[in-house]
Amino acid sequence: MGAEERSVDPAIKGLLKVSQSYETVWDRLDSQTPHCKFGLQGVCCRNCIMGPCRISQKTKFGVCGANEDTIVARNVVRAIAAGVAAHSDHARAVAILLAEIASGENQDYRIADPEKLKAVAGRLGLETQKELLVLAKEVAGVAMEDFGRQAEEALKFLKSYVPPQRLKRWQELEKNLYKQTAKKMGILPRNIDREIAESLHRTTMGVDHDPLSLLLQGVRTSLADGWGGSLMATELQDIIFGTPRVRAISTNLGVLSADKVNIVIHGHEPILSEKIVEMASHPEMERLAHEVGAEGINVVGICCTGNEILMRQGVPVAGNELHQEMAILTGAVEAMVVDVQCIYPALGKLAKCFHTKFISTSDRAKFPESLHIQFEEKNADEVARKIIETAIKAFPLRNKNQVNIPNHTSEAIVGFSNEALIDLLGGSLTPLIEAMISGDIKGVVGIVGCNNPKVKHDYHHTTLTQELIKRDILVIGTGCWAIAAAKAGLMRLQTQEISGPGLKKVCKALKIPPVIHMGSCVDCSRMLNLAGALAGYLKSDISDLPLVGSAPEWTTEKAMAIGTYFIASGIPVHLWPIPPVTGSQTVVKMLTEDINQSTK
Ligand code: BF8
Ligand code: SF4
Repeated sequence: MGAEERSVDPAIKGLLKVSQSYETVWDRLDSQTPHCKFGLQGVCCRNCIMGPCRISQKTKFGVCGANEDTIVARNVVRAIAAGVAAHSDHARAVAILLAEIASGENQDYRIADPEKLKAVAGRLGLETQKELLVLAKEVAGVAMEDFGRQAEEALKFLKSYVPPQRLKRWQELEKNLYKQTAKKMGILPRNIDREIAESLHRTTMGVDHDPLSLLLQGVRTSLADGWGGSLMATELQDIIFGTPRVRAISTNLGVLSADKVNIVIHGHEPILSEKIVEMASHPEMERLAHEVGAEGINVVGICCTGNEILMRQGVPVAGNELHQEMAILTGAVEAMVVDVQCIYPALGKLAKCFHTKFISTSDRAKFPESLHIQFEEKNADEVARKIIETAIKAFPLRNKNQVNIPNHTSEAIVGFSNEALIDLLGGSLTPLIEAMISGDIKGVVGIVGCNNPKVKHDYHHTTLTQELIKRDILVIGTGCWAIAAAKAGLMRLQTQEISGPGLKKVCKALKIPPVIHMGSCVDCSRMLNLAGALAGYLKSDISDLPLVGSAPEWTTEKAMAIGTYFIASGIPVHLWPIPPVTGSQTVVKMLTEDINQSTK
C-alpha cells in the first residue's frame, strides 16, 4: 500500500514518502494480511483450554458443544466489557481524585468549576446549599457507590440523567422479556464493576450459552458506560478542570515547533495532561528550556487526551490515532508522554531511532523500551516537573538532519460542551428544536471513534461528514473523528458554505460551524445528554428524534461499547469495518434487527 492509499491527510502522506525505512502500523497491517477468517467472523473461542476451537462447515461445535451463536455472542460481550472497563476505570480515577480534593488529601488539584459541581449535585438529587468541598465529597461518594453498590437497583447516575421515557422503556423491556421467555434478563445496570465482572463470568466456559441473554448482558454493560462511567468521567472532569467553552485551536503535525521543546501528550486521562500543560508554562520550566537553547516549551496532544486539553485549555492537537508514530517520525519530538489506551506498543522501538523519550506514566500501562516515570496524583506537580525536565534535556540531542515537520496546520472552532452550546443558543434548546421542526436541520448524526489502517486514514470520517452537512444534517462528534474533521478544516465557519441551505442558514445565525467538536470519547456522554435534553424538552423518547450514530473507522473495543449504548438508548448506529459477528446469522439478526426494534 503506497502513501497515497494510506491517508487523505497531506501531512501524513508527505511524511510517509520520506520515512519509508521506518516500520509503521500500515507495514504491520500488510504483514498481517490476509487476516484469519475465523477471527474476522467471530467464530473462534479461546475461553477454555479444551480449545482453542473454531467453527466451520466441517466443525459445527467447539469441544464443549458451543455453537457459532454462543461463541460469536460471547466474543461480542467480552469486547463490550473490555471497552466499558477502559472508560469506567478512567472514571474511577477521576472520582477518586475528586474525593481526595474534597478531603484535602490532594493539594495539587482543585475544583475549577463550582457551578458545574452544583449542577451535577442537583442532578443527582443532592442538597446543593453547602460548602463546596462538602458537596464535592458527596458527589464523589455517589460516583463511587455506582461502582460498588450490591443492591439490584439501577445506577444512580443513569437514573438521574436518562430521560424518564427511556428509563420506562428499559423497565418494560425487562418485564416483557421475562414474561415472554420465562427467563430473567436484565437491561438496567446495577453497578459498573459488577456488570463488567458478570459479563466475564457469563462468557467463561460453561455458563451462559443463550445468544439473546448474552447480548442483553452486553447491552446492560454498555449502559453502565454511556450513562455511567463515561458520563461520570465527563461530568467530574468538568468539575475539576472546567467545563469547555467555545474557542479556536490549531491542528495537525505542523503544530510541532522547530525551535521549542516539543512535548506530545497521548492517551486519555486529563489528570496527567492538564498537569503537564499547567507545569510547562511555569517560568522555571521556560528558563530551563532557554538554557538548552530552545525558545520555550510547546505542549501538544494526540488522541483523546489531546481532545481533553484542546476542549478545556485550547492546546493544539497534533493528530489522531494514526498520527502517533508520525509525530515521532518528524524527528522534532523531545518527549511522547503517555498514560492509558490507544497507545501502540511500537512507539518504544520507534522512539529509539530518534532522540525522543517515550515516557510511560501509569501503573496500569507499561511498554517495551519506554522510560517509566511513575505518575502519582498526590505528587502531580513534582512528577510533571520531572517529565518536562526530561523532555528539556533531550532537546540538545535533536538531530537537525532528521527533523521533518510537515508544513500543515488547520484552524478549528472547538469546545462545544452542552453548556457552551446552550449558551450559544441563547439559553435554551428552543432554536435547535425549531430548526429541526421547520426542516432546516433534517437530523443530527454523531460520528465517533478511531482510525483504522484497514480504512484509508480519515477518508470515511471526512467524506461522510461532508455528505451529511450537504444534506442539511448537523454533525456532532468526538474522539479521533473530531480530530480528523478539525484537520480537514471542517470545523471552521467557512464550512457553512458547503452545507445545505437550511443548515447553512441556522449555522450562520448562530455563528457556529456545521460540524461540532464535543470532546473525547468519554464525552460521547455529552451527546447522550444532549439527546436526552432534546427528548426531555419535547416530552418524548430519544428514539423519537432524528438522530443516528456512526463509527466509520472504528478500531477499539471502546467503540463497540459506545455503539451498543447508543443503540440501546434509541439511536441507530452504523459501524465500519464490519464487527466480527458475521459467523452467526442469529447474532447478526439480533444486533441489526431485534435489539434495534426492541429499543426503539
Ligand atoms: O477514546 S477514538 S482510537 S483515541 S478509542 Fe482511541 Fe478510538 Fe481514538 Fe480515544 Ni476513542
Ligand atoms: Fe472450545 Fe468451548 Fe472451550 Fe470455547 S469454551 S475453547 S468453544 S471448549
